[in-house]
Amino acid sequence: MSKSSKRLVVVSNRLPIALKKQGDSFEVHPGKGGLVTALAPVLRDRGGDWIGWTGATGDVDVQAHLDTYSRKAGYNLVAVPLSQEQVQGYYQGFSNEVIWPLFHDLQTLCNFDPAFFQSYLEVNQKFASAIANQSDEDAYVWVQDYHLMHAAWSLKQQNHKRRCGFFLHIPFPPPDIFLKLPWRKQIIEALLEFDLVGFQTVRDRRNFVQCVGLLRPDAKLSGRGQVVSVNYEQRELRVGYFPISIDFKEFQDLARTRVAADLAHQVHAAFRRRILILGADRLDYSKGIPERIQAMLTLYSKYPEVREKLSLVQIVVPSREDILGYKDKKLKIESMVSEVNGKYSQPGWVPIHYLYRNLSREELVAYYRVAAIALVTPLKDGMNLVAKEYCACDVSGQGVLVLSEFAGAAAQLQRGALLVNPHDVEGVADAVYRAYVMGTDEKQTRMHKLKTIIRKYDIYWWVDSFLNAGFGTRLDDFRQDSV
Ligand code: GDG
Repeated sequence: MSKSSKRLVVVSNRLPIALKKQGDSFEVHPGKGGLVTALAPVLRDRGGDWIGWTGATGDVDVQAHLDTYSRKAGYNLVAVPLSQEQVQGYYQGFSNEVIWPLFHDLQTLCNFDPAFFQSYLEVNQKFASAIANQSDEDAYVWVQDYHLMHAAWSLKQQNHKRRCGFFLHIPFPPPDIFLKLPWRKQIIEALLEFDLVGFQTVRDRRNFVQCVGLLRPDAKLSGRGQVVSVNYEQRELRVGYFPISIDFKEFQDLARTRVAADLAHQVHAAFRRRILILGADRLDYSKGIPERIQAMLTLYSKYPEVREKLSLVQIVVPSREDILGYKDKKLKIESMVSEVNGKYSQPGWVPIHYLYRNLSREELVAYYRVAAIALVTPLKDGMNLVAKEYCACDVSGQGVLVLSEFAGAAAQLQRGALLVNPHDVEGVADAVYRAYVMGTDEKQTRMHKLKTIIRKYDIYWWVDSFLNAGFGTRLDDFRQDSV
């Protein structure tokens, strides 16, 4: 296979780093997560760039710190500086108060302020300038997520030609919801400027194709399978679905380390060896946490025999704390947890253990390892990596995954998981009870199915299949040791 000499430029709202203020200066810490794990070696081996915002605002110039970090990392980190107003308009406003709720089918939570859209356009132009400065026409530009849907369109406006792929990490809504967006036409036109648009599931792709059909009736769809073509005005756009995943082996190995085993042992002992159900989510209304707690209330009332035997450990990771509505959600969750605990706690047993903080990766893996049941019940989710991480970390081979049918992961994991409608609190309670009484053979068979699919379609498969569809190149083409 011939090696590609082309540069890969990854573009995302946030750079894959965390900045920590140290007196007058900053420290740069590496970011975590599957995307950076999978892409960092590709960028390092072939020489590449990652363009994004650092999270800092105002006049803070961190590029010198990023350059030092880049020399160690082996690829360039390029900061797109944003002002406080841009963060409010483009990020908190358009991204998090328009697109995020709308694309998660929660249109009543949207704030369609026209100033947000203007700010979003301005910032996308800024990102496009950074892409143009950093790359030449031969580069492959891979844009991530809903903050930057206008990146290719903005490049065109600035008369720059680049091969651009785009991946949407969140769901794409059906037409009756998407059409509520005041800037629906502009968003569709902008997405059509990419060479490849990737979604998490076939359902998201179908929704997008239907919206294109309504807003650009001249566009023609052809082909079948994972990647299809949309042709219009002598242009061809490829549209595919690429379910994102995790580094399965990394999680599996981590769960088997002595540190994880010891931590898991401590957790198990602290909970007096009771059966644990795990929920782990960012604080977000899309994750269905209140509905899940309601389902637990139903479980304890409908199945009294599980009292004092089963406990839910609900980890909530602080997120978007400065956005209106998120604080209220936190208070609601806390009052519901108190209600269940007030009603059912017994000396030495508490039904719901609530942790509002970010755990270390090792602690999280220890919880995955200890939990007999994972309760992953988002109202809507692009994919949901917690579901996949739980399976990879299951050392016993007998964990049970209870999964929302509205998580993108359900499309791949339906044969192993117990699928539920997260709005149906009785149904969720019944599924948890079913997991509790399930025989060992069934548990093992289901978990085996889950692991097989997650192992096969891991994060490397995801990167590889997107690069192949978008740029006709594969992961190995970017690696120096390939021939
Ligand atoms: C978006 C889409 C899509 C959780 N608690 C802790 C912790 N986590 C980590 C998990 C997991 C990540 O956070 C959450 O990923 P999800 O996929 O579940 O959800 P989003 O953050 O909403 O991600 C989603 C994803 O993008 C990728 O495309 O799947 O649908 O919404 O990796 O491990 N990590 C640590 N401590 C915790 O307490 N360290």
